[in-house]
Amino acid sequence: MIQPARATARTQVAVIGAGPAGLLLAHLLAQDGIDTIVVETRTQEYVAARIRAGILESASVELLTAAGLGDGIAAHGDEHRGIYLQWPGERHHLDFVDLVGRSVWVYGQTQVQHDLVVASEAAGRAVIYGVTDTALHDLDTDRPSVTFTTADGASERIEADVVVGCDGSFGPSRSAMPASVRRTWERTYPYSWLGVLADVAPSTDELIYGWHPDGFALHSMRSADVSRLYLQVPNGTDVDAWSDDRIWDSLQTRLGEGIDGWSLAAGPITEKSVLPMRSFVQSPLRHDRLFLAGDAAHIVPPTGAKGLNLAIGDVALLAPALAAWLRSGDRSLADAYSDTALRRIWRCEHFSWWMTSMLHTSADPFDAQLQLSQLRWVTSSNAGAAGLAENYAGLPFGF
Ligand code: RFL
Ligand code: PHB
Repeated sequence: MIQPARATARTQVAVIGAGPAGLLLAHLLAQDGIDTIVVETRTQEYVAARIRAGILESASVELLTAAGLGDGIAAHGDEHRGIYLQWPGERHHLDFVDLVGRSVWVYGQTQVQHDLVVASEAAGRAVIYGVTDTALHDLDTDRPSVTFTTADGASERIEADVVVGCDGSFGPSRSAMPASVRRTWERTYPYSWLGVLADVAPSTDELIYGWHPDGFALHSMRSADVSRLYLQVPNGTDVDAWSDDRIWDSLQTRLGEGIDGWSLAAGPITEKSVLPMRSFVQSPLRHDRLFLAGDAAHIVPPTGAKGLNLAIGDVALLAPALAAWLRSGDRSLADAYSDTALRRIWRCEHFSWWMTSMLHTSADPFDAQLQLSQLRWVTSSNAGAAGLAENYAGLPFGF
C-alpha cells in the first residue's frame, strides 16, 4: 500500500506523552537550551482534568521550585510534617521533620500538570495534543523518529536525536525496547481502591492511613475545602455498588472506630472511581536512542504516594544527562541513567509494596496479626518510624 506523504519536523528530543514526566522533561531541557516536541494522544482538557496523585516529596518540591515552577506550591500547597497511622482504637502521628528532617507537601497532580501547561504555553513550546497511531522508528540509528496522525488527520513525522517515552503504562514506548534486552517484573494485588473526591473540609490536619478488619482506608485532601478519601475494595468492584451513604459509613467505621472524639465530616461527592493496584518495573530505561521515564518504565501501588514523585525523579536525572550529551557530546550521564534511576525506583517499589502489604487486610488472621505487630513497631520504635519517614518523605534524587 502506498503510504501518504508525511510532513517532517526536526527536533533534538522527541517526547511521547504530555503527563508530568513529559512536560517536566521538556521544561528542564528548554532551560538547558535543548529543543523538544511533545506528542500526546489525549486532549489538553482531558490531561488537565485527570485526578491522580496528591503528595509531593520535598525533593520534588525543591526541583519544581528550582525550575521556576514553585509559585503554585508556595501559594496553594500545604506542607505536612508527617502522617497518622492507625488501627481500631489507636492513632499515632509520625513526625517526619523530627525523624528525618524532611516534610511532604499536599499539592495535587492536577495542579502540577496545570503549572506545567502554563509554563509550556508561556514559552511557546511545541506540544501536539490529540494524536493517534504514535509509532517509534529507527531507534538504533542516529536519526530516530516518531510518526503519528494529528487530530485533523494529517500524517506527521518528527526526526530527533533521541526519543523519550513518557507515555505511561499504555503507551507504545515500553514495548519499543527490543525484546532481547527487555526485562520486566510485576506484582498484582487482590484488591483495588475506591477513590472519592468530596467538597468538604478535611476532618484531619494530616493524612490518615488506617488499617481496619473491613479493609484499608485513607483520608487525604486537596485543599481546605476538598477531601480525597480511599477505601480498599475487592478487584472488579462496580463503583455503582457504592452509594454515597455506603462510602461515608464505611469511611467512618474504618477511620473512626475506637478513636474517641473523632468523627468524619461528610459532604457532596464530586468524583468516584475504582483504581486497580499494580507493581511493575521494566529494565533497562535506555537502549540506543530510546529512553523511558515515569510510568512508562514503572508502576507502584499508590499507598506510598510515590508514582508522581518517581516520574519527577527520573526526569531530574534524565534532563541533565540528555543536555550533556546533546550540548557537548558527553554521554556519561546518559549511559549511567538507567542504572542510577533504577536504584531509586527499586527502593520506591519496595516501600510502596511494604506500605501496601502492611495496611491492606486479607481474610488471613495470621496476616492480620503480623500487620498489627508491624504497625505497633513502626509507631513505637524510633528506628521503625525513621525508616518509614525516610522513605515516605523521599530519598534524594540519584539515590
Ligand atoms: P502519565 O501521567 O500517565 O502520562 C503519560 C501520558 O502519555 C500519554 N500517552 C500517549 N501519548 C502519545 N502517544 C501515545 N500512544 C500515548 N499513550 C499514552 C497519556 O495520555 C498520558 O498523558 O505518566 P507520567 O507522566 O509518567 O506520570 C506518572 C504519574 O501520572 C503516575 O505515577 C501517578 O499519577 C500514579 N497515580 C498515583 N500516584 C500517586 O503517587 N498517588 C496517587 O494517588 C495516584 N493515583 C495514579 C493515581 C495513577 C492513575 N492511573 C495511571 C490510572 C490514579 C490513577 C487513576
Ligand atoms: C492522594 O491524595 O490522592 C493520595 C495521597 C497519599 C497516597 C495516595 C494518594 O498514599
